[in-house]
Amino acid sequence: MDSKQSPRRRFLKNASVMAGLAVGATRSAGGQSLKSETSEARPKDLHAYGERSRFEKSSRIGSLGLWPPAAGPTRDYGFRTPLQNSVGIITPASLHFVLNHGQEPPDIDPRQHRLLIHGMVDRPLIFSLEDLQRLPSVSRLHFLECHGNSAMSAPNRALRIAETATVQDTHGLTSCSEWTGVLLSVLLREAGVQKGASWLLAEGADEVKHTKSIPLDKATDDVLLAYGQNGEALRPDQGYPLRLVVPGWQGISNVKWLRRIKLVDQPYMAMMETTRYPSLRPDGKSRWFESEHGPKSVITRPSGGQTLPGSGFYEITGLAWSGGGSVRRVEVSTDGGRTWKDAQLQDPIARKAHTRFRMDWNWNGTEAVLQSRCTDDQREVQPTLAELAKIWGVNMDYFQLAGTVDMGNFNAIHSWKVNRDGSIRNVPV
Ligand SMILES: Nc1nc2c(c(=O)[nH]1)N[C@H]1C(S)=C(S)[C@@H](COP(=O)(O)O)O[C@H]1N2
Ligand SMILES: [Mo]
Repeated sequence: MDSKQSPRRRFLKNASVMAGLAVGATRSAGGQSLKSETSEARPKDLHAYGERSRFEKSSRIGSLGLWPPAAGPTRDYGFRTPLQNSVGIITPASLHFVLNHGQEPPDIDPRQHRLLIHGMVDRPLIFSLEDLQRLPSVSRLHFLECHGNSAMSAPNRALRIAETATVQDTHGLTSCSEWTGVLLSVLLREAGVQKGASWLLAEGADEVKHTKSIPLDKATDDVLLAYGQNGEALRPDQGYPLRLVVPGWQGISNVKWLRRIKLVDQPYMAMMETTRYPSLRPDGKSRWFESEHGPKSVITRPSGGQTLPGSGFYEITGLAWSGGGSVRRVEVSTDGGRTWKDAQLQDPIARKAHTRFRMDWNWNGTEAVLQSRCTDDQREVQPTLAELAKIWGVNMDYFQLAGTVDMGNFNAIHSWKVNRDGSIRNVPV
């Protein structure tokens, strides 16, 4: 043991060793001496990188799905954000939802990482992280949402129709961060996009080489090469050291561990955008490249699984967002959509970001059905389930399809039922 350490420091060191449950278990099984153990375990400075209070337990949960869907060991497909405990609009990086298709994030040394831009460009370019961080940066609030969030299709279906589902179960595949990085348009100008190029192909450095086609007009509009999230480097699960942020578009476009961008003249129909992710219509046709999220909202408190201790005053609060722009209006109903009242929108209201809404409510102790409805600045209104069926050109039976049908970009109004005893239940569709 290092004799130069203060007694207090030594105490912390031993305390952290005791706290390490798994490590401790191996230790006693292996019967190693205390000396070699403590010299292996690095002392933990509790102030160097802060941790939350031990009384705070809010955490991500694995979603039901398995990847690969059919065979092999079962690994969590993704992890959901505990929206029921969220306050404000920023999701802490440690609670941001994760969708890695069951992979552990690659362990990338940022000094070794390179981004290649090639294909239909005048000057193919290679950037290191340091190169990118020399370029003009922007910081923007944007939500991400997996397009399977809150849909009734597998792997969400069982959760989605359970009366006991929480808002983490039904809507936990969306989160919102402040992303910092370089606009992709800056790099494309440097590389010189050739005439005839109309799409780009973005590729990640993960095992499955997640690849997505993105049309050039979106790429040069507001797409970000992000290296920062909420004031620090991206987390490995969010794409460390570099990811695409494609504001307002399906999560799948936001390629993590980004290593290659190729300018091309057509979409490439890569595996992830064809076999895995098309949304299937009843006529057997797929809806490819319907990428933008429509207006959507959900009440996060009170919400499924919570209990109101008695009648009286409560704040109804939740999140609203739209891939089309900013949230202009959120209405709340406490009677299952018969009457609506305008909720207050809290600042900041950013484009393609979660927006917090709130409303005062006096619960009189009778049954209530809580709903929220978002209108964006394109005047698009979040639909009821029946309206969504009309928009999609399907009948209501379509929503009962189980199995592998992927009905992405589901943005219908969500209902929470408040029972007389104060318990709150998900309303199955
Ligand atoms: N390289 C890579 N990028 C990826 C994925 C992936 O598996 N590999 N998953 C995509 C999907 S489907 C979603 S919804 C978002 C999720 O981003 P997050 O994990 O940071 O929440 O990342 C996208 N980018
Ligand atoms: Mo996704």
